[in-house]
Order: sequence, then C-alpha cells, then structure tokens
Amino acid sequence: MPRLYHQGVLILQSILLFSSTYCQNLKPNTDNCCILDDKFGEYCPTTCGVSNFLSGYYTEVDTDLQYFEGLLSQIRNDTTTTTTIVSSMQQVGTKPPTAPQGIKDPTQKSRNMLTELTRYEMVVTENERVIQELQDLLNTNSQKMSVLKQKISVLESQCQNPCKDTVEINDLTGKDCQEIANKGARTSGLYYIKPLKAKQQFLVYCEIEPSGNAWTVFQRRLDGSVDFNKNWVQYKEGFGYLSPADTTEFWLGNEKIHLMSTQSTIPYVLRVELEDWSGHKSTADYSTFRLGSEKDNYRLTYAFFLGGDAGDAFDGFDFGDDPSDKFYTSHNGMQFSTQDKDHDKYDGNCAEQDGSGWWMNRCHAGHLNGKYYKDGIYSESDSPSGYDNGIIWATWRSRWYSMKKTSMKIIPLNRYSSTDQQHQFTKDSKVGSDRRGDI
Ligand SMILES: [Ca+2]
Repeated sequence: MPRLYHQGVLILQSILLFSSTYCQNLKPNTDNCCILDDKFGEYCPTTCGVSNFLSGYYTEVDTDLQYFEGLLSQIRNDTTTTTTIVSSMQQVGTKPPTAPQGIKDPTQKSRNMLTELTRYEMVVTENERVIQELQDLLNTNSQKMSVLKQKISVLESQCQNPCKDTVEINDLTGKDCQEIANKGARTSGLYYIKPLKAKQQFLVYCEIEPSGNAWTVFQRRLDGSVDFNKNWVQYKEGFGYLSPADTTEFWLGNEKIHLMSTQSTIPYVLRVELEDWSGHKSTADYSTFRLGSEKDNYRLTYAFFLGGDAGDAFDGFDFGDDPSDKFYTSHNGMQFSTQDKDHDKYDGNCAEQDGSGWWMNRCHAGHLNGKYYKDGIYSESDSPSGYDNGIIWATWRSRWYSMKKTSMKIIPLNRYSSTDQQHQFTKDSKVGSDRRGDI
C-alpha cells in the first residue's frame, strides 16, 4: 500500500510540525516533562514527552487511518466494479448480440424454409409460363392439323377422279411431222416422231397448216427464258422445253436434226422465221437442208437459198470492214461449234466468245442461237467479248439488233409451196486472220 504509507507519513509529519510549534510555547516543568534534567536546559519536550504526546494522538490517528483504509477499500471495490462495467459496455458496443443457442437453430431453419419457399414459388411461376407456351403451341398445331385435314380431304376427293396429263401429246406418229399430217393430223402440237435411223422415237412440235403441209420445228426463241450458252453435249442432245402451244424456247438437238434431215431421198427445206421488236416478220428458206453426223461435227449444208424477206444471211454479209467479210461470214458447209468444241475458221473460238452453239465460220452473218437482248438494240459494251453476239440476221437487221422471236423448221421439199428462188453461191477466196462480221 504505497499510497497509504505516504498518507500515514504525511500525517506524522503534520503532527511533528504541530508538536514543534506547540513546544516553542511550552515551558518545561515537572508536570509536562518526564525527565527533567539540566543538561537539556530549557529544551523541551524530551523524547519521552514526545512519545507521550504522540501517544495521546495514537488512538485518534489509528482510527482515522482505519477510516481512510476503509474508504480506500471501498474506492478500490468501486473502481473494480466500474472497470468491469466499462469493459462490458465496450463489448456490447463492438460485438453483435448473440442469440442464445436454443433460439439460433430454429431461426436458421426458418430462414432456410423461407428461401426454399421463394425458390419453389419461382419454379411454379416458370412452370406455369411453360405450360402456357405449350398450350399455345398445341392450339397452333391443332389449327394447322385442321387445315391439313381439309387439304387432305380436298386432295382425296380430287384423287377420286381419273388422272389427266396436263400436256397433251397426240397419238399419231411418223418419221417426221409431214408423215403425221399425211396420216390425217391437222392440229399443231406435240407428236412423237421416229426418223428411219433413229433408235427410238422422240417428241417434237409439229406446225401443221390447214392445207396439210407440216413443219417439224427444231429451234424456238421468243422470250429469252432459256440460256443458249450450252456445251457440245447439250447441243447434241437438245435443251429447253417443248410445249403444246409452242410457247417455250428450245433447241431440239443436233443428233435429232441430223437423223431427220438425212433420212429421206426427198430433201428438206429449211425455213428461218424472224420477228423484230416492232412486230415485223420475215423468212429465209433454204433448199436441201442437211445436218451431217457427229463424226462430221454436224456440218450444215444446203443447196441454195429459196428466198424470203429476211435475205440470205447464211451466204455471208459484206459488213464493209474487209473485202473478205462475206466469205468469212457464210455458213454453208460450216461444222457446228460450241464453247468446248471449236470447229470454226477463226484463230479464236467464235462460239465461246459469242456464248452460243452455231455453224461458226469467222464468225457469222446469221446467228440465231445468240444472246437474247430485250428490245433488240445492243452495242459492243453489252457483249462480254465486244463482238456482236445477239440473235442476228445481218441481211435483214443490223448486227447490233437482236431479234425478238425466231424459229427454224424443216419440211419435205415436195410439200414446200413457196415460189422457188434459185440462188447461186459465190465464194470469196480471200483469207484473213481476224473475225468477220464484227467491229
Ligand atoms: Ca477456232
């Protein structure tokens, strides 16, 4: 107890000071001195006096000290209690209140249940949405099934009727259309013919006049719906479409044309029919038209030009570019050329440049398998090669004018009723290396 000790010392010092002050006023005598001796003189008190004096205060001081000790003890207890309270308050301020263990578990369980409930509600909501979607889909499918059932019902009722081919093919056949007409046919349309050397019959369009003259058509242009830029095999076999009313474009095929045109001792007449974009029409007829075999690359030959408003473009045309133009644009005697089979008289490939198959020379004055140009007029810039590649007939229209409609057809010479017009061929022997008939 250092503090108590110091307090006690202070009290003793105070008493001594008091005693000293008191002593100066005290006159020594026998009553107040236990040892009265001269050696001490007037000095008083003696040790015994001091002791007695202090003894007189002992009880009082001791009582005070005990009182102070009691106070200190109380203060110490109060301080300890206060410290504990402050510590508890600090803990209360920093730590969250903790629930008793008995309450903690049910609370957590309750929270888990709430979470599960929320999740379950979400699942229920999602399932309701899916069910609604499936219901909508079911309704849609039911409607579609209803429509399909109605269509099936209509089709089933239609199937009760006997099937009917929408393309009417006539029953009569022959080696060509003229023979079919000779058997009594008077209606133009689709017929099967079988030339003498043909292995099997094939379909053709027969144009039969009321008089009984019948043309077998092997080429038709009328709307540009068919691309005539084909290869050798396609031109050999034919392409495009035949139709009962002759309303579609086609090339019958070189092999068929060869079989037809070479089957009889009676020669065939070739008629070229043209129509421009103003509705004007013209023809060009050639006698003894023949197409050679594939071995001869389907070479074109005819005896002479019979006549026609279109003029004799097959004999070539003098375009004014070179004296040899006419010779090198004639077609009689030319073999057939395509993009992949070059049999022309030109260093290049006329058929490839002009995008057609034709009896190319160097190259042409009549070119009916050329590119279809709507409205007729075209120019070098329209042509990929810069050459005249349209459907041209130079003796009737400019090489930069492409026909709207064309056809090529044959008839036996004995049924050809037009006035014969003899035409004498002349050939220019001049040779050049450039194309003729082109700019
Ligand atoms: Ca060539």
